[in-house]
Amino acid sequence: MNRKKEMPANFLWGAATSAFQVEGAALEDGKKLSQMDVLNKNTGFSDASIASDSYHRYKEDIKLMKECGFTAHRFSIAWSRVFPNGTGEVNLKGIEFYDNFIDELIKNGIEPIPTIYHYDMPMALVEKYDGWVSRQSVEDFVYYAEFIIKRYKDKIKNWITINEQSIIVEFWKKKNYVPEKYHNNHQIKYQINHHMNLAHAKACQLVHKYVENGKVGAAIGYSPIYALDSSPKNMLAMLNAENLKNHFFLDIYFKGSYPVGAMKYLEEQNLAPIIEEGDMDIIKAGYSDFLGVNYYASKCVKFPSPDNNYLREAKSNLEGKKGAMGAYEMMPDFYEYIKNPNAETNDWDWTIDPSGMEYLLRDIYQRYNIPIIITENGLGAYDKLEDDETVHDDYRIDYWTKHLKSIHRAIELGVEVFGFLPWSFVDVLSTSNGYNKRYGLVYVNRGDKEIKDLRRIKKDSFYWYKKVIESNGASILN
Ligand code: BGP
Repeated sequence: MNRKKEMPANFLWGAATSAFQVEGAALEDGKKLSQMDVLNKNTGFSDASIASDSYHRYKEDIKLMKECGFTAHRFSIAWSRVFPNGTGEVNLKGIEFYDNFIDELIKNGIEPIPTIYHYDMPMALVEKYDGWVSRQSVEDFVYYAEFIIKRYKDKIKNWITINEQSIIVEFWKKKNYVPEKYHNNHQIKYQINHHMNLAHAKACQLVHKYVENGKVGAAIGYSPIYALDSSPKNMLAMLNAENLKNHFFLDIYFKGSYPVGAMKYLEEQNLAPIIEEGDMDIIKAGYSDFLGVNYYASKCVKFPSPDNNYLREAKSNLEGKKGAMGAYEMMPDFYEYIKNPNAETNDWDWTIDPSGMEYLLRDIYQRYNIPIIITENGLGAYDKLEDDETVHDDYRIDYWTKHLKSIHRAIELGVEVFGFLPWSFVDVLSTSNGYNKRYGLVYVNRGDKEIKDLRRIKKDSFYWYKKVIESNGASILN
């Protein structure tokens, strides 16, 4: 039988954003600063104070989502808008914004998929006890999460807990406001992550408790990891990196334990988190129903050579010129990230690897056997607004076409994938490169420093995506 190729029935189509990267209004209607409002002031790029101004333009934005045919939208709730001090009194104006936003999505037939935490710890809690560094953060996160879950339990079915713990560990001083006194203490990043594991597990339990038929999972920043070549040592480095960079998070979500190899290695290096009695029971009880996967790029590793073997942290490419990558991560006697000589990259040295999507989906599914939703996938690029109000982002169309084909192939081979929410809907404030690097289906008319009129302009990829959605993928899969 020669059936037309398309995505499964009820496949969710939409896109993703996060609060501090789109909303702006950083100090409006009672909101106080989050750590992202503060950290982004020091990047040299634009900050989060106005971003894409979605706080004021959300109706216009949702209209565009509808026009494109979205059936779902991933966004995040800013903790510091709801509880400006982290805990205590709710900010009525702040929560009203999310009430209206969620109702507007539903009114337009778009399923709201919220992320409870996307990098933006309230600054008040950073000042009070160093944020996620302190175990108190777990309790305060639960206070906030419980409020949100109870408020929207009848309107929201699919919940995302925490965005990208993997990236929070890798860039621990950029994704968390960590006081300087800790800057040379690398154990802290694994401690922060352990607190987040507890917070995630407790949020999962709350969704299971309050939301009838509710489903919950984290969104992980995930890269399949390839060995440079088949030399036995490099293959071992690949296993080591898979263990510490991938299984380290997914085993927690789906097995309720840390992978033993990675944990023993961290103990040897004096980097292991302090785990209190009962913690692993909490983690086990807070099981996830699905995994959100944020996939941009695969990684490549080799075993560190004896004369170059130390703990080195990754440094992003801030210039946006190929080859300007600051540094690749290395863990002594374990692995060293390197540039993959067999794959191309974008201008910020992120590998472009569509078959990596099929690889990771099949790998994760074989290991954990859980449903997966793509919660981010996209190409950061310099986009040009033409005089006739068009943006010709054919490179992005090519990127998404190939990644969607990979997703479809994985589905053909048995993987359960239930949605595609690429990054990003409108152009957003990039976490590392301001507005120079863009991801959106919709162009936002602003420069990195120059605010301009912030008007929305549909890119070529918007029209392309509309057709993809209308045909449930058939327009590119046949
Ligand atoms: C993910 C984050 C997003 C987003 C994206 C692109 O790690 O979840 O918030 O920003 O990456 O990264 P960047 O903005 O650094 O280009």
